[in-house]
Amino acid sequence: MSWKIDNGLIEYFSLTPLLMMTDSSSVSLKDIEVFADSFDPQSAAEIYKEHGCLVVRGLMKPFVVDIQKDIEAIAAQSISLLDKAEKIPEGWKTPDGTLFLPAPEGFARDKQIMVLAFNYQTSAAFFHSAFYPRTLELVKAALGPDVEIFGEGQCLYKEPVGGHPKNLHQDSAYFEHRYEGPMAMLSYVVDTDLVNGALHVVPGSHKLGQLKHVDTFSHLGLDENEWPWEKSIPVIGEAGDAIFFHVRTIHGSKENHSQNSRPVFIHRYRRADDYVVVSATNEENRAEAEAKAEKMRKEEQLGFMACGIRRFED
Ligand SMILES: O=C(O)CCC(=O)C(=O)O
Repeated sequence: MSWKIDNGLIEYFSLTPLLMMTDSSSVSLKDIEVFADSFDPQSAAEIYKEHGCLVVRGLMKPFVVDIQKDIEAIAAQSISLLDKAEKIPEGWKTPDGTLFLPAPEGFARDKQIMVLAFNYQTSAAFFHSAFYPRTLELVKAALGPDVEIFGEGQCLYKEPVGGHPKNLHQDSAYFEHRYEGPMAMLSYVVDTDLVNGALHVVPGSHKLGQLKHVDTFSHLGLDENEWPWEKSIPVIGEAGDAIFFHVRTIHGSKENHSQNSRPVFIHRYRRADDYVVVSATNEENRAEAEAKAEKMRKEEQLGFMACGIRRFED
């Protein structure tokens, strides 16, 4: 299934979308897609390693109803706390920890939600979903036997009627790692298409190394002239579809022009010995962090184990 947008019109144009990333490579959504009830973890991991992304249809279906309830409860709470928000370099933060950005023209408020305070410390349903055995079989096949959780989980939330775009970027611009880096699993919470902000991915881009990012409305992003949306594949999907992507895979999503919110939730898994060497949100603090990369150590970055054991290293 594939779509293109011309002058604001969305048009269905082909049964097998082809992405021309370079003159020599073309990858379709079918090449990176498997199904939760039938996939073989080893073959799925091979797809992930080759393309840097993998769609597992329906993987998070058992969790989405409860997770959506928690997300919407926390969104309502954060909006009610907006008058107590403090200004921070990335936008505004409410006392419960939700990050807001400036809202677009014609929005009901002057601030819109970007990253919701929805994580393993605020939602039991979300925490439980990080340890789903079917996910972990795949994660082990891709990363090896000893895997930890990186971070506290995340929820990117696009409000209705114009909710923020997230420019194409590599997550390694925000958290570059010593070794392989995290494997992210982003799940749709609602059916997601070109109107409400489908995730776009650039298969194969995880092999390009660390690319230069610039400051954008939604923080670090790639230069739009070098990396226009046309170089990416939109992943149209249903609530519960999971998209795995490598820390250096280029991805992003456009505005939400629907009448309803469009949240996604993200788990990140990494080798148990891996750790962040550069952590940043903008060009200035990225340059400072790069200068200190050699000093970063694993000891202060132990995550909870998802698979296997933590082996002692002197
Ligand atoms: O689709 C979204 O909300 C953005 C997800 C994303 O770009 C990210 O997690 O880095």
